[in-house]
Amino acid sequence: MTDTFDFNGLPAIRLQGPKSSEATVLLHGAHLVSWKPDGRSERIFLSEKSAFEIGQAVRGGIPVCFPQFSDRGPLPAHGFARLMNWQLMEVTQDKDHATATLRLADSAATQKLWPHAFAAELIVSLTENRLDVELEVSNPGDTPFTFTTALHTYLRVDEVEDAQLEGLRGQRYWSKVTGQSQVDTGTAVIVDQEIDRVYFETANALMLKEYGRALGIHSENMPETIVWNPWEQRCKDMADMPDSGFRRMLCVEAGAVETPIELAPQAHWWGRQTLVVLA
Ligand code: TA6
Repeated sequence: MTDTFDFNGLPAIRLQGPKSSEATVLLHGAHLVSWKPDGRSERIFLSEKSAFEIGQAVRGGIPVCFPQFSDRGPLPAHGFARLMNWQLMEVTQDKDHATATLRLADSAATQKLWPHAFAAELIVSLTENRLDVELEVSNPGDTPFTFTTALHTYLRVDEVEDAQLEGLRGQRYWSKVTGQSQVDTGTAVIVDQEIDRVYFETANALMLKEYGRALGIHSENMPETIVWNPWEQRCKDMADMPDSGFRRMLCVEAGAVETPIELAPQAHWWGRQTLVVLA
């Protein structure tokens, strides 16, 4: 089993994959905070002003939103999974891939917020040029429960206004900024103001293009894609973001947020987001 190391005061593991690829995952929230496919260029945004404390959300990385997405319910925003310590179950590394599995199960603390027996596992896998993040949820109890969830991925960009997100043309979305639903008619999403959209039924693979870089984004069993950038004012209002942080990030999230997933006793669900370096 891989040793943990101290990452801003929190225990973390470093996964070493093929061809110098590496990823760093905190036990707090099973939160991936870094992915360097070639060992050098960072693809994940992490705020240097983030809190790193149990009970507080990390700003950046890949927050695991569970069992509630955003403020769509009575729980703390994005649920409690990102605020809790997960258990490291297994790390496997060979010449072709590296995988870590972390687990969170119900406890007195979760039962107080959400009275259900559950087990969640986050499986992070690295292969050459590729990162897979899979969330599995099972119901070991004897009553059904429902949940919403997202992998709230903060992609790192050099300059958000120069980035283009392709693959969403013709897709219907709901905008939290305007409160309206509409169909995306642009060839690419270009972010030059606040954006907070839930795109429905996004079966296409997406591509995030920047000067000299391109990233493929794909999800399975997570029908919604959420695209978020707080832009200048909201970013300034966030204590855990540097003022210009919004320029270096774009959240492209895989979610199951519109129709809550219902898990019968002994049932099991999984959803996955895959990132692939194309250039
Ligand atoms: O996924 C988009 C979103 O729900 C936005 O509405 C925005 O608030 C963001 O997540 C960040 O949420 P947080 O609770 O981490 O500040």
